[in-house]
Amino acid sequence: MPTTAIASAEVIVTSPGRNFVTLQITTDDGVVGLGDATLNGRELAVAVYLADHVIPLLKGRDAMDIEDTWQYLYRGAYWRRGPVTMAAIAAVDMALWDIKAKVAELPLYQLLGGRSRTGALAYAHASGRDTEELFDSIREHLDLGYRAIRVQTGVPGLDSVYGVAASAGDGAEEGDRYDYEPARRGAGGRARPVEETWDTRAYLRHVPSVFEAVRSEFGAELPLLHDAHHRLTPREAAQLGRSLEPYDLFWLEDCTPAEDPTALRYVRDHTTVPLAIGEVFNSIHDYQTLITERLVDYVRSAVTHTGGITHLKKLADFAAIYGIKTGFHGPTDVSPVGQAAHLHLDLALHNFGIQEHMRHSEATLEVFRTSFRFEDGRLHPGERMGLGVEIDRDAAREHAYDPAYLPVNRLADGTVHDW
Ligand code: EZ4
Ligand code: CO
Repeated sequence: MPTTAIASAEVIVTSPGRNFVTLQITTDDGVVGLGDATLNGRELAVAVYLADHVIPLLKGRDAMDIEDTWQYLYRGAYWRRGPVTMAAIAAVDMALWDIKAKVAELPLYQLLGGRSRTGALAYAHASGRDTEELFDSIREHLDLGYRAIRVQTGVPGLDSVYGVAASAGDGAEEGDRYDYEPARRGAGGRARPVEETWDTRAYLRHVPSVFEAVRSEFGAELPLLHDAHHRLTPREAAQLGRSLEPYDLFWLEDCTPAEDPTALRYVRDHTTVPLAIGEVFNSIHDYQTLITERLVDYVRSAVTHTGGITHLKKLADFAAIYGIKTGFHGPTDVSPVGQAAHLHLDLALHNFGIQEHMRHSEATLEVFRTSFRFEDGRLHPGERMGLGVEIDRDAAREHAYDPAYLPVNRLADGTVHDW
């Protein structure tokens, strides 16, 4: 057996197109593991938490003891949950799974149970400020090989809406429609959240007509998804769900504010639209009512924001008992390391549902060298040992941290609303 004691751990902050926080753990024998700790808009809080409160506890521990390390960091903190703590624990957990799989000389999915399928069905984000732009975007994604599409559009009367890229493009530049990133950077200066204006009635009037148009143009077969981004009351969400029932959605995501599980009881009682929630959750406990009362159809956590592979696997197994599937959160703020962890789980879990896929920029992929691939609408983690991601430290150093914030939403009278 190699010596698997943890020799060192380092936090790497880099901003190749957008900010990422990565934990790198090295064992006495020189085996290196990576974990994603990126919390969009609050990145440095996790970097400091790791550097000041976690790394000093890691040195000398056996990297093989993943469950014990997880419990030690979770219960040992005393303070429960929270996105900063859980992202820090997630990064340690991912790095230790990466190391364990490298020591075993296997791609990680083999340690998670092996292959349950040939690849993970992926959905992409199509968007347009109007129907014409939206149709172009859907066609471009179909040409790229996607077989499931999230549809977001502008709303007449509103300047900008969540999920709609500011401009069109070919996918190579930041801010184009393949690389939609809501967090705005300060370009080295003082970043401030962009303020958007929201009108629920205008949105509820418009969205069904968009899905009507998309179904008549692209047919009944294509799986379509939609994200309401926590903006509706239970009654409004029920209205939206009902109005979308004729268009056979794959899911309606985050229809109500996620911290109130009882809201979904009302929604469930009034519509049969499939429901997905959880990208802002950080613990299996956030799902307890939702799963046991069968209030959702898909769990949406990201490995980075929900305590890593160990915790996400438990969540998936808990959901499986109730026939609920996974749909892990895969925006560009989940780094290629986090996305690789999703893909290993997606391949292995019996109750995999779908995987969100936002393509990382070329600049990001020059820093993070991945082995995962997209083929025929599906993602595959690849056969490299461990997670299959390497970080180019020299390239990472070329991109200094650049403060960025997610937008803030206000109603016409100035009241802050959910974004
Ligand atoms: O707004 O990842 O489904 N995807 C989403 C994302 C989130 C961002 C927040 O950092 O809702 O676009
Ligand atoms: Co979402």
